[in-house]
Amino acid sequence: MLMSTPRADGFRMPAEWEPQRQVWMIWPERPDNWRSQARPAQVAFAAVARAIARFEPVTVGASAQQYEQACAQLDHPSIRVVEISNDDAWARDTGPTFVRNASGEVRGIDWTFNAWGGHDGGLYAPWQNDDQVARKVLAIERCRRYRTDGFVLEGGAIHVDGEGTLITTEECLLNPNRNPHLDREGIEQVLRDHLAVDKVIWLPHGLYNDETDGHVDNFCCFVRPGEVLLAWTDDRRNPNHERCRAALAVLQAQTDAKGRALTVHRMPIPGPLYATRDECASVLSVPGTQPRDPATLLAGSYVNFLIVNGGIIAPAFGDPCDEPARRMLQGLFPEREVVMLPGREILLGGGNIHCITQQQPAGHMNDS
Ligand code: KQY
Repeated sequence: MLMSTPRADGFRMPAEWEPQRQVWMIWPERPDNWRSQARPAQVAFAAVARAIARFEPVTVGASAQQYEQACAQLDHPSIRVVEISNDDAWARDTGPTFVRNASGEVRGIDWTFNAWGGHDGGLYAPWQNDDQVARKVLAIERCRRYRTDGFVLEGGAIHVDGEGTLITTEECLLNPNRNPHLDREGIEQVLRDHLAVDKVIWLPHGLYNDETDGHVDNFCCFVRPGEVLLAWTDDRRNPNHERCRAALAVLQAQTDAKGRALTVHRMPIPGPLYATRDECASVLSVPGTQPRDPATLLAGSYVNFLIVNGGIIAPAFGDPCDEPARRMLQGLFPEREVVMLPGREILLGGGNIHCITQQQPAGHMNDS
């Protein structure tokens, strides 16, 4: 474990579109989060892993109990299954954030994880296995590790352009259930020191009903330096209407770290999407975990996609917006193949494809 910071050591977080070595995932199994003993979610996760494996290697962490099941469903030459204890399956948030230096060495940041709010609105307890996922991933990869004891962050709470700009939401990062000891400036300083960013753009909110307190990765992302994709609705009755407008106003008023004005592309929000009564009933009800209710508007979003080497892996929802969303993504990433996969089962668990994946940039490990 390193006691310095990535920036001081010459490391920065690469943009997602930079070359990748592999993608990490965690195998789902919690019956109080995933319906029907997580069987439908496992099918959906396996489809995501196979789709990514067309472009680059995938490593999936599975608990000892689920190891055989995961191996059986993930049997593919480019997919490796390793045993990693976990509390749930959100590799974006429990995995490390990788950083790289100019000579190509890759290290990882092991943020403190508190299940999206700890005992003040968090989604489950305990979360100790999840808090150790990043450390185990970095050990498997022989990457050096920066640990931020006392600073809570999930990977889904940030996006970077790789050129010094970071976007996040106030709803999440200023929430007192993350880092109550730090104000906005203090939080920005940790982000600057660890990710080597110079400009933090704060959107007021994420998507309505996002269980994570509004992770940016379900709402807005960079598609290239100077250009962002924002979830959008023109429907005044949609509770996201004001959130989208507020985000647009911030994005249009800001420049990025290089002084560029941002181009904002508007991606339609699917739906409205709801879980069925049967889907809710087949999630085990356990005190302290997220209750499932068919009246709750789901936070479905096409922005929750993953960029891989040569591809875009995006969720579809069986919605009339699926095809326009696919065309829009293809237009934004003409040099990559857009692959859309059923995202509903992952959405029912509280996130989507970006939330269940963590890219590891290309590069080499420990230099010494
Ligand atoms: O979307 C995410 N990044 C995590 C969502 C966790 C939901 C647990 N029910």
